[in-house]
Amino acid sequence: MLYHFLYPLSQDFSAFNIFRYITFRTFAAFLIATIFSIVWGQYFIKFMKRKQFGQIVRDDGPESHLKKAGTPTMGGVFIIGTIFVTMLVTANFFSIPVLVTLGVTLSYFLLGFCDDYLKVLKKNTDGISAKGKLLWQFATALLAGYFLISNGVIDTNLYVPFVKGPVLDMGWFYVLFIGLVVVGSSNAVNLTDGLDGLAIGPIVTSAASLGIIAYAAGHKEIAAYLFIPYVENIGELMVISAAIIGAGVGFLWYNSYPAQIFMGDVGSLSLGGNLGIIAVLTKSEILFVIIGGIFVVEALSVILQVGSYKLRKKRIFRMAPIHHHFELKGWPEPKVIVRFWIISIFLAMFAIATLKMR
Ligand code: 57M
Repeated sequence: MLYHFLYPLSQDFSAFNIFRYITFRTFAAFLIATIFSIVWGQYFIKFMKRKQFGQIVRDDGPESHLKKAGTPTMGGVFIIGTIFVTMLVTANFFSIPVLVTLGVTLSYFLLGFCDDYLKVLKKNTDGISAKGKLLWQFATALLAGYFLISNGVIDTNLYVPFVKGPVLDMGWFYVLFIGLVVVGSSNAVNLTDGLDGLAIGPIVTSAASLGIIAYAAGHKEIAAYLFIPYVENIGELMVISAAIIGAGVGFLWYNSYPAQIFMGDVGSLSLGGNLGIIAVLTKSEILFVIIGGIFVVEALSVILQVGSYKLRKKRIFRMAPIHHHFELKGWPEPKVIVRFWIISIFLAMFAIATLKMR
């Protein structure tokens, strides 16, 4: 809104020209989101505590988790709330990529909210069925994919790291591919969200990398220089990325070990979906496998564990997702978390470096 109200004033006062710049609005988004989430977070936690809306902890997990029972959850409400408030101030709503990203995020937010509402508020341990969740997630992602392609916002070419230009035109199969990327990302982030700060760390590093890629892809000269596909208006996604980073840092203020709040499905499903659709819009789905390597490994550990148990009646890990494996090996929780963060920072840096290696 700030952009829409203040930028037109630049005709009379040239100083307002600054609102035109994505870089200025990116810094503004980061500052607003960080301060807003830290301030709002404490009231949200107090509210959830007063209402006794706490986490129910399963008793078949690592023993150290039993003491976490009753920790307020659904912190995703203040993360996504912060992102939307920040966007109201700093975003350019004429950008279709911005609208689609916010639309997908909102849809997954509603799904996660209903699931948490049933589990936490109504004390129904199952929440929404796995089938129900997948149906909603795929419907949203496929609709977004169809909209983007039929309106020519993105093409149907597949790009991979280290290669100049597209490697394959997937035609309408690309819509299905978009579905897999967005739904996969949402669920992988959800699986990762099992230790204090474990998910939000890689969410922040992923948002930072994708934000930089969005800026480059939305800038004709930089995109041509790096041999990455130019997508009109995509640079605006850097502003959303900054809001995610700010809101994430603010959430981490309270979610860092020992956590005062968890993000809940309302946070993990929506932030995962959000990163997935940004990866699609920036045409960096395969690069996102590197950027979000922690999420990929967490999801793979579950697939391998379940597959191995079904086929051989043997487990590969002491417990999946893999963060539980390290916990059961005796690593203290903060050590697992910080080591995973270190890996995610490394992966984010590496992914950015590959932009020049084409
Ligand atoms: C979410 N959620 C946490 C919190 C968070 C197929 C199977 C592998 C699925 C998987 C699963 O259910 N994953 C989804 C994991 C839960 O956290 C809540 O859920 C939200 C995210 N959706 O925001 O609201 C617990 O995680 C801990 N936590 C923290 N700090 C945080 O900041 O400590 C979360 C956030 C919280 C808290 O203890 O209660 C969860 O783990 O439930 N299932 C599993 O992960 C289970 N694995 C398993 O059964 N493995 C099997 C097979 C199926 C692969 C095996 O290895 O043989 C484990 N989870 C638990 N107990 N709790 C193991 C058993």
